[in-house]
Amino acid sequence: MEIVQIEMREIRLRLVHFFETSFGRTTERRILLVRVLDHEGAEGWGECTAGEGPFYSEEWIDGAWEVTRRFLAPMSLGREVESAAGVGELFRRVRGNRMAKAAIETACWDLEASRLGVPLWKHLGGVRPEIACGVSIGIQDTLEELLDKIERELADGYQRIKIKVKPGWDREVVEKVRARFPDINLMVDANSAYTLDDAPMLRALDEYGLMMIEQPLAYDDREDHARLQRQLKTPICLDESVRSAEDARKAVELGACRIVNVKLGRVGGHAEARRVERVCRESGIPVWCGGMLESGIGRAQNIAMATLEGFTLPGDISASARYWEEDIIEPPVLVTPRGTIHAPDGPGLGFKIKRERIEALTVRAETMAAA
Ligand code: OSB
Ligand code: MG
Repeated sequence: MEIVQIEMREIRLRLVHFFETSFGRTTERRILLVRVLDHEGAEGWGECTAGEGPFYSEEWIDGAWEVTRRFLAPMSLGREVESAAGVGELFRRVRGNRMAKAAIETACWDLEASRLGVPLWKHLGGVRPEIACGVSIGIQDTLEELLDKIERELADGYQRIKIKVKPGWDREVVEKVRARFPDINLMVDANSAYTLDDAPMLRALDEYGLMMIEQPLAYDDREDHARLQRQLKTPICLDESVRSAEDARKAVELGACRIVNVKLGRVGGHAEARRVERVCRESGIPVWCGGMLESGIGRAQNIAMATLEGFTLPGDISASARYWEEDIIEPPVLVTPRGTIHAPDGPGLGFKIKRERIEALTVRAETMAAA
């Protein structure tokens, strides 16, 4: 495969409801979309999952934009690679910046699957035509709002509820949620809001039968997570701290987690995500697909990834309508009454890209072509 054109655009998309984590509140997404073209005009779409600021990780949209136009696009345009699986290699000289890399890499996978006329999920080696879905519920202004939200999500069929926690919105909240919903699959995500000094509070959470505690400690830590895991009954799930298959291997060897959240952007694309899935599967560590408030394009990429064998737990992949008034793909992502999403049958991502809507939402665009 050879990419001859890369189109970058930034779109703005307003969330139906704000999303708050321990690192801040988001009301409107700024999303970098990437479209790649080969010499025959076949196209592929990818989404950069970098946030509006460098708060989840170091990456953020303006940094990703610049790194894409100045380094990643020139490094990949006009370069012949055997397949999409080799695109990541072209970027080897660039350290980090995995979300920016993943936008191009995942677009190339979509292009390749489209050219072959197969659904991306099958092309990746997916084994599961229907994936299990959970929801991630941000920090709310009041406990009542949180409880109401959980009730609505359960009524919609979602199989697992994740609530965001931070100091001051943790133990009591979990206690009340558990009291109201004694039997649900419940978990919490701290986005690195705690330190080992908080071990007593985190240990107290053992009482509530949580499926897991996601990323309680520092975003780049594995050692302290291993210490903490030894003190907890509840499994720790790593998100931020696993950026590669090597990170996953070390985390598992250290005993830093018993579950791993895989995000395409965080690990740099499908090729690395498959390697993370494999390392975990071979060590008996279940994985699930995380979310980054993606538009339909990133969501479709996530659906494809979540069909891989090791993705045995419900992911943060939910219906378009939970995020957007109107998505940029058609049909929107829909969730069945039993809390699942069907992987599409069509080639590539398997959704129609709403070009006109994307055009209308675009605030800047840049096209780069092979020399
Ligand atoms: O830690 O999983 C996270 C959103 C933005 C940044 C980090 C995270 C999240 C989510 C949202 O939890 C998941 C979703 O897309 O619904
Ligand atoms: Mg997380």
